[in-house]
Amino acid sequence: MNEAIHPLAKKTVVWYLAVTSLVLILMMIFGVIMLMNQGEMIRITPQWFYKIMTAHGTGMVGIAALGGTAILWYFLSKYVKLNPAILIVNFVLFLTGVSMVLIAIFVFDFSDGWTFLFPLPAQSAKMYGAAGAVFFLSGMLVLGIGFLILYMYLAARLTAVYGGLGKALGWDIIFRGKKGYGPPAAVVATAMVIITNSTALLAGATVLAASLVNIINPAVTMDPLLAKHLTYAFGHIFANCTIYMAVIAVYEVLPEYTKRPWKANKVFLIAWNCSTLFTLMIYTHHLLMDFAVPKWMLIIGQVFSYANGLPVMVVTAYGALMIVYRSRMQWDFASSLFFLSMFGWVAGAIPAIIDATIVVNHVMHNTKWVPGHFHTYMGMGVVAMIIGFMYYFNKTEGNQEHRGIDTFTIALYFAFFMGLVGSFLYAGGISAPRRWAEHLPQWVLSDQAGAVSGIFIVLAAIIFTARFFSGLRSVGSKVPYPKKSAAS
Ligand code: HEM
Ligand SMILES: [Cu+2]
Repeated sequence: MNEAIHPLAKKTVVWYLAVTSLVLILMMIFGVIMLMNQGEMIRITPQWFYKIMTAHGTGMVGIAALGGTAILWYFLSKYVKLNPAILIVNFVLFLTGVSMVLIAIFVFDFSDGWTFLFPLPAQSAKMYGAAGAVFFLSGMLVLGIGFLILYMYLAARLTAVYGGLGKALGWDIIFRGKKGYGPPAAVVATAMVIITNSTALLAGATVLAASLVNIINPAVTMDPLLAKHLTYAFGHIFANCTIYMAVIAVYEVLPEYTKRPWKANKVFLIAWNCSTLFTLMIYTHHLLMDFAVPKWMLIIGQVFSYANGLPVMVVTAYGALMIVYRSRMQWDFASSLFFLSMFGWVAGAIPAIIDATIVVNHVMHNTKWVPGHFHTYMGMGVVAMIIGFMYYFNKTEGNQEHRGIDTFTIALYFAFFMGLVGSFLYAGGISAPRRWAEHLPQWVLSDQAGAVSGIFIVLAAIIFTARFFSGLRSVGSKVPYPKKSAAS
């Protein structure tokens, strides 16, 4: 039982997880609907397809961030005293922002995709009225402000406790030759996410505000290429950071299971510092097709995309293997999912590295190869970590136990998720474009295979969620030990 976390924060974490799991199911159903339409199993209008695609993209990235935040807060509380009010504020702003986004999509027909690439919102505002675009852009702004408040607060806390973000990232050890280990892995990861995601959110807020001004007064315009830079600096980093938050669960839970500590040694710290820097630089791989972007920028985008995820991924996957090796640890729901999530993460990075190669990118970037990549690392990486954490939470805070059905559900989820991403990657291989409501006959079979896989994934998600909610009943029934004082 985590006694250092404030009881109110613990309750809020439950709310975060509950919303995450329910929205996950709904968004997965949206995913299946899209595939069934592309696979000609059902027929929806293109306009509905794009509305659903916008909701699916925004919703999935949103809940991955929400679930990741729950993980971050829960474990960071062990080392740094945190005020639950901030977690609640972020939650309220999240729900407000999401409601505005849903109103934009389902009441005012906004369907420009979660990346709201300028000047699409301005154009759709002309076609369907400004309300949709205004609701969507302001909803995203509200959501972003919630996260920005959270990160500013965390930055202040880490500074108070560790003497700055640099120290939290272990600069003392890397640069000043200090001996020993750095701060706990949860602190290192948090510092990284604060730096990268605040940058992302500021870029996002700038382009959102500019887009809104442009819709209200079209005389004020913005350079579309600059807008694209800001948009992808936001979208790429924000989506990336979901895994850097969720991975904290791996650092905390595997050591607990194996009774071997996960120490932040020098290699680990250097890896996290490299990823901090690279994550900020590589969004330009989204602009490889824009000839007006200076060549040197694209080369940076390419070279560092190769390098970006690798340091942290390698130290984490290798660390996970080493910590588990011959440890006789107990394999249950949480430990298996965290272990499998390493596989999802590594497997998901491979197609991305291929796609980040400029020559390949010209051919592949707008194909389903790309959804194939990010569904692998998000579905089998981030989401697997979040679901693993849900179980761990109930086990640690309550008395949930591993059952046969859990083994079955994990197998179901991973087997069919492989089917889904396999169908995406294959479709990419035969040049099926991404984001097309309707597909040519030669692509339809892969869509159908994906749709069938998706149905079983939804089934698995429903069982996971039912298990989570039933396990919650035991939470709080544990008698806490005499109160120990938390770290300052
Ligand atoms: C049952 C599981 C899922 C199914 C069936 C599914 C299906 C789809 C489909 C069909 C698309 C559009 C592909 C196209 O461009 O033609 C898509 C896009 C997307 N999905 Fe999923 N998905 C699933 C799970 C997830 C998960 C777990 C995440 C992330 C946590 C996710 C995030 C996204 C994002 C960000 C997009 C991009 C939307 C855009 O292009 O604007 N999906 N998904
Ligand atoms: Cu990217």
